[in-house]
Amino acid sequence: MSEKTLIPILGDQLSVHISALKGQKPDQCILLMMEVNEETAYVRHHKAKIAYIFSAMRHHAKALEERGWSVDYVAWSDSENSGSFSGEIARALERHDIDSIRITEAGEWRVMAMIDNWEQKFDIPVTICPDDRFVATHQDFADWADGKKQLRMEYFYREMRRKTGFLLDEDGNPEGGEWNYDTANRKPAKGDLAIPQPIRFRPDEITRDVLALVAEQFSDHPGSLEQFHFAVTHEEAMRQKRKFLDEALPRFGDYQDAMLSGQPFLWHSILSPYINSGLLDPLDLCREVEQRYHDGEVPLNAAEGFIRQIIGWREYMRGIYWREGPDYIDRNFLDAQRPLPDFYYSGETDMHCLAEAIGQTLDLAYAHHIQRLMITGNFALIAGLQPQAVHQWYLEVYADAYEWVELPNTLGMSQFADGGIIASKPYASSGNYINKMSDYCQHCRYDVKQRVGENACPFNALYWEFLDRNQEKLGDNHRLAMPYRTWEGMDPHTRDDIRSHAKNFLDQLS
Ligand code: FAD
Ligand code: DLZ
Ligand code: SF4
Repeated sequence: MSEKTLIPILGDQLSVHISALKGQKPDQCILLMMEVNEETAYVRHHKAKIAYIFSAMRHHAKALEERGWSVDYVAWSDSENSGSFSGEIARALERHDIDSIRITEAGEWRVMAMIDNWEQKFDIPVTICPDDRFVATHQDFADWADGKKQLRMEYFYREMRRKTGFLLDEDGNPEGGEWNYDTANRKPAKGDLAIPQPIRFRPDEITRDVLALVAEQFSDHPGSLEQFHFAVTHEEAMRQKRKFLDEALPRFGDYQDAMLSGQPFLWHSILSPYINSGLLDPLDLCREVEQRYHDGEVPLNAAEGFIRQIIGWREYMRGIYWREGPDYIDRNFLDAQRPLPDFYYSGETDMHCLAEAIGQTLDLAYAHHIQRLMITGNFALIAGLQPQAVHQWYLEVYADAYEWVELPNTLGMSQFADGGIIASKPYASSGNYINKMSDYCQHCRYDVKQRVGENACPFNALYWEFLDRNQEKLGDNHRLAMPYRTWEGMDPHTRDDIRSHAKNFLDQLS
């Protein structure tokens, strides 16, 4: 038997163009895919997230075989399954005559530490290929960040625009004269607008098997499988992408920050699980969005807004994750220590905004950005929830959640636990912002206009008490100068009432 290269394909590397396969010959390689307990258990992932990943992995194995690759697929219920990537590499090395391992770098520190150990552990050469699904290499980000006092996304984004050439005119200037059209993207939505709905894919036999497996094996994990709707192949993900480009993209910009009761998706793409696991290529998507703009099908604020999310925010978050190192996860700048209330796992709360955002999350493993940032994230921040518990929740409940993208978004952007590396001020707000951007308050038992009293919106007192509680750490942040002035301008009785209202509320949180 001739010697072969073993190429492990991880659950978020589901692209036939993944870098480890480049330049390799199918008859000289064994591809290894593994459903393992270590990956399903590092947090209690939402049931639909596990079902999505397993089904997409199983479909991807078939797609690779159709292209001539030999895939050794270790299913969850394989009686010999060791339960870990390293254990499965060891078993594969016994099954096949392998002389080297080749793998695309993993997306997180935990798995990279495992891979870095394989050469010594298995006494075999291991080649780790950079993940070329991103615009910026780790070195690119390090070079950009080097010597800068502040690592603001906006300036990194301009670099990425220059590097990719997206939405630049022939002189290299931004289309329309501005780099960023975010100020045009803050319209609240009305329920009477026709809102596009993503395709609900009918589970095929592979998906039905996986759904049964997950229902049986992961019954204690959060979330429901009843509304499982995901695309699980590249072709299905492409259909979803086209539907987004045709129907939602033109208004993506306008309503990017809007929220409406009973409308989980609005004009968002719902493509993040596919982009992050490899079914869709992020740069192809940006090219298509740019083309739609040049064809006059979508306005500039929509095209620029979307491209910024991918080559700006997404790339920037990855850069921060790898730059800040494996102990980024331990940061807790504001020393927030409160445990997560039970309603994050049940959706049962009389705060309508939270009930909506959490309810749809448990049903669909999806919430859009403003719900994550300004509802569940904002509440966690102003209530002083422990950032590591908040991080764990986000990593569990969203189908698109992988640590490299979830952690900086949660710990840094949303909880300010890194002390301002990502955000120049905490994303904290009272009920006023939620009322402006949604219809939630109209359906809530609380009164968004009141700060204290039985019917007062809890976000109001919590917001002021958050500023008060953290004045030592946040008081000199110039972007908070105005709210601190307002707080200090209130009479002492009012401030005491707010403090005690917030304290009573927090004491009652389980
Ligand atoms: P759209 O609104 O259609 O945006 C288009 C695409 O842009 C997304 O698919 C995504 O790939 C990218 N994008 C947009 N914003 C961001 C961002 N801040 N960071 C990275 N990519 C972005 N995104 C994840 O992919 N995984 C996560 O685990 C994750 N956790 C988050 C946690 C918190 C607390 C917050 C505030 C945001 C988080 N995000 C995460 C970013 C963002 O909320 C999701 O990417 C987005 O909601 C996915 O839905 P969509 O595909 O409909 O996005
Ligand atoms: C998230 C996840 C889950 C739930 N299960 C698996 C799995 O069984 N096998 C696998 O290869 N990948 C899985 N993943 C995705 C991995 O956690 C992800 O690929 C690594 O964290 C590397 O970033
Ligand atoms: Fe949320 Fe307060 Fe509005 Fe109720 S009134 S929906 S708790 S912001």
